[in-house]
Amino acid sequence: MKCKVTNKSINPFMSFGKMPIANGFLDEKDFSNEFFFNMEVGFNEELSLFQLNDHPKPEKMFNKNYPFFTGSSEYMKRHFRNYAEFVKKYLKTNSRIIEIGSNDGTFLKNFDNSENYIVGVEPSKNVADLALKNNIPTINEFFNTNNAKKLKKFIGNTDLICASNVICHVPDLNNLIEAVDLLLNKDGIFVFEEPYLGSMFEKVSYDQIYDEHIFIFSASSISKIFAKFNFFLIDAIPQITHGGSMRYVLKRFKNSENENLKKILNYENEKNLNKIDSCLKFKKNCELSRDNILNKIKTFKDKGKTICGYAATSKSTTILNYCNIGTNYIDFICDTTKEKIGKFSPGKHIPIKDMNYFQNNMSDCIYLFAWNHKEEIFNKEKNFKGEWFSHVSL
Ligand code: DWN
Repeated sequence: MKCKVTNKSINPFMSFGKMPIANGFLDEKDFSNEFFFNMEVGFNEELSLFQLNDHPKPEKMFNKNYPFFTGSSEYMKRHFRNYAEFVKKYLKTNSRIIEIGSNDGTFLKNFDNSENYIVGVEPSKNVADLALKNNIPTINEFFNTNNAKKLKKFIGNTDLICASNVICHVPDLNNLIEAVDLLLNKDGIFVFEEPYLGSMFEKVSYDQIYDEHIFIFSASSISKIFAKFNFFLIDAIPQITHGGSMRYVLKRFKNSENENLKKILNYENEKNLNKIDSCLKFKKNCELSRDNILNKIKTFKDKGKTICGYAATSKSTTILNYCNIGTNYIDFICDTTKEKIGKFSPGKHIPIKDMNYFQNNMSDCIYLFAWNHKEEIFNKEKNFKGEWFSHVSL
């Protein structure tokens, strides 16, 4: 499927090759039917937008078996508590709050439902069911204009619409913004956080690119996309989550120039984030990063060391498939998510094991795939005396 944001098609500048569904952890019996797509990326200079050229249907990724739960990280739970405090300054009494892609309700849990009217919209049934079990009002649907119309009949206009790591997953951004426009009060606020293009280029964290992440945004791209719908970017606040994210605040009018936002837009100009040149440099850096990590792994193997992976992240699917790393190098990947354990990694079919297995089968070296959670993980694994490594600096 092509992503809709303008009617023009983009020229891909890089291919990562054949990629499976990043969260499509599978059983051995399904190896022969595995789905792959050609993962190419391009840059829309008109909107300063970094994007996938093509992507699988959303239903292939977000369904009754989606294996990611926001609450799997203690750090992220704390982050969402702080994020909720941040948005509370925009609320009145009895505000209506909608979260797009509310996952297991980790964010909405921080609002008092007796003071505010809260509702989550989550397309993956198993995840939505968990939120409902935790008493978070949740509608199991994709967020789009059809469902927004139904929601509007039910709750009326909304004061605040929030999202985290979700807007970059939505291929039809035009429809998403129309749905926000339909639901939001005249003076309502739309706030969301997403992985940041500037951080991805700086860290060469190309593992942020996979089927679910159709767009990697910058403040420039968000400002240009939303301006088409008469929304203004009024603030942009850098976040350290997911290896470098940006929180965007949008409104239908702006009162004054925001200094913080000006600085970020200047930074993006200086770094050429609005130009294809920065993408071409990134492409070279990705190729270099792939060669370096393969050399590192081969050196470990030549010395007779055993290697396991830590955390079967969505991101790891890009690394393993792009670099062609399989069980010839990595014996297993350990993870805390019960839905992944006992299955195999997408594309390269590395076994996923639980944390007991990890403790009882200590490897000499660990590839940290959840490098974005390194503090939390290093804290838990203080007893490990071998070598941690990753494709980004740890
Ligand atoms: O946007 C997205 C982000 C927010 O979350 C999604 N498209 C899917 C997901 O991406 P990810 O899988 O790369 O997310 P994380 O948070 O980097 O990794 C989560 C995985 O790591 C889970 O499988 C759990 C695992 N994990 C673990 O095994 N031990 C995580 C932590 C913190 C741990 O201590």
